[in-house]
Amino acid sequence: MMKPAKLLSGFAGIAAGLLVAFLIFGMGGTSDTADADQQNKSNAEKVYVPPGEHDDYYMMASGGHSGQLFVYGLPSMRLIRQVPVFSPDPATGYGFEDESKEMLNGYKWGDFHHPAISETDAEYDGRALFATDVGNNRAAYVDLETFETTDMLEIPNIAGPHCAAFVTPDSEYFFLPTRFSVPIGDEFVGLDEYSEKYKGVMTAVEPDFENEQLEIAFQVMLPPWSYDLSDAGKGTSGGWGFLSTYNTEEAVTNLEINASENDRDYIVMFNWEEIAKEVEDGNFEEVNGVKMFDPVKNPGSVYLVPAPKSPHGVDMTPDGEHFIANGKLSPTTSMYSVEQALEAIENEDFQGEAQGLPILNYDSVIDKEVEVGLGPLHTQFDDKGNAYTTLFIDSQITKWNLDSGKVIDKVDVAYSPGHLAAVEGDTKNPGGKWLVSLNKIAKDQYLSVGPSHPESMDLIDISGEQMEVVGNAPSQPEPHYSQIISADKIETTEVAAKDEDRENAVWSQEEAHIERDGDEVHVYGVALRSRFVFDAESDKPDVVNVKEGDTVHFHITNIDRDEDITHGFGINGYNENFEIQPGHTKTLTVEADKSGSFPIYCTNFCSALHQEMTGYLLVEPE
Ligand code: RUQ
Ligand code: CUA
Repeated sequence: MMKPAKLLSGFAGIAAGLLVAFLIFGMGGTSDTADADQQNKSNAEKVYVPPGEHDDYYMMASGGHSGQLFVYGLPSMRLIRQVPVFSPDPATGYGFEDESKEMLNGYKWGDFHHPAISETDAEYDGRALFATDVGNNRAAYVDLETFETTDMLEIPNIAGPHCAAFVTPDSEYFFLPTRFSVPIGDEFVGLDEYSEKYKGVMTAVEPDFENEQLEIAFQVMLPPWSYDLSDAGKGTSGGWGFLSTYNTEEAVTNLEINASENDRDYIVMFNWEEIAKEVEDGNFEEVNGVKMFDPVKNPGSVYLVPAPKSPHGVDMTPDGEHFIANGKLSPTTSMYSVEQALEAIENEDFQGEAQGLPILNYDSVIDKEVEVGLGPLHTQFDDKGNAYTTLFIDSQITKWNLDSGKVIDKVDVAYSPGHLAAVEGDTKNPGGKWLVSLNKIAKDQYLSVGPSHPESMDLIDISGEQMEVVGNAPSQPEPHYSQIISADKIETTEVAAKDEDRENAVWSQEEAHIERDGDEVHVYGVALRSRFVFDAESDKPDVVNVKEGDTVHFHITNIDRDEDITHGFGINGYNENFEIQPGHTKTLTVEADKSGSFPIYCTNFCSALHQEMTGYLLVEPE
């Protein structure tokens, strides 16, 4: 047994030790916390945008299966606007009033994966944004002066334009290669004929900036593989496009296993300039009204480059001299030389063919393989010759140097990043300031709202040697991809010009009137603070009388031509609402199939007497 004296000295020894430990480590701990506090403070300063001041950048984020576009400001990460594109939106009346209803053509949803801002000389020009819908095979034109969807195309012969949209350096076209292969011409063909009869068709869409419209230029018939992300060449690679593929196994079932058998799939290189010329010369077949180009029958414009197992993203370097393929099932990223690829094409340096298309010799085209980490998906660039690759499995971003192929830094993000977006990251001049990691999983990052968690975004400062996560925000479903454009490139219209000749518009209260033609009723009305005028002659100018069975067309012009004075138009009990921006005219067609007295009211708070901005739709029974 220990003697009391010894016991005491034992305690004294421990106490002295603790004191020393406290002096060494305890003080250190305090200063660590102070350092972290200081760091948080300086990070907060970097992203703080004071009230009334504006962000430096717009981040245009695709909204996945919500079908919409989400506009964030950077560096604050504030959600500024949801722009309806492929799905109806009751707040704005998109898909309710006649014009957008016709554009949506009955579709209830869309799956918007990759936005593409229009480009001039390989730089974002801020004119338009192109959207594509994996769910229902559509392409849309979003005007960046008004942030409104102005045109929509339904594209035949395709299924799931996932790789899209990617735009050529001068916005000649944007391309929509597909994730799914289907029989050409929409006919029924059993899966036993998959390899011969199914095709993965890529569509070239031509934007018309003058009329803010889209047109299908041509389609290219590709093998029955899945196409997964693409990029357009620029500079040395100008005139070319690059698509990644998986399921070159041509599996029709159980893809998880069956499409992961081959060690290599391909990057498809296609010369769109050449194909456009061929199509012009008549080398196409017409399928469902579209010019279909077959690169097997007309060789010389489509080539295959072997790529690591099931590649996901393929990204062009800013100088257009290399393309980078990320093999989602391999720990490496492959960087290929465009010059070497063009040389291999010239010398017919092929290692075989697949589905009638020549395969370039891998060793002749590869520049380097970079060990970035696990689950590389997408790559972006800065202004100093570095690349940034997302690692889905490692939940990290790797920074590596394009010249040396050396990994410089890795940073943790929360969690499982899919895409990442750098400032002006797809252009020939990336900005190099911010990078946003678009994470698929948020887990514990925010206050819980039950089993459904939001997705998340990390804001990363990439201006220094080391990356630094300085902000994080939840994001709307689902951030597949974003492009970040300098705010000074966007010039918006605040109030629509007064157009006296505009169809169905009346510009004064006195002109408001109602016309009847059998059971068709046209209301030419105005909205202004704080009343509706439908019929100037009537002693109840805000009341519309119709009969059950009539079709009522409300043509309403917002004659308040002041910034941000929007009027709404909701019909209580009739399941209708839309809004009219200052200076706009919108038409809502209502089938008056239900008799009764239905209040009409302004749904957008517009003045102190907004509550008084009402009227009636009176539907007399038959
Ligand atoms: S994909 S997470 Cu739809 Cu853009 Cu790569
Ligand atoms: Cu107009 Cu409220």
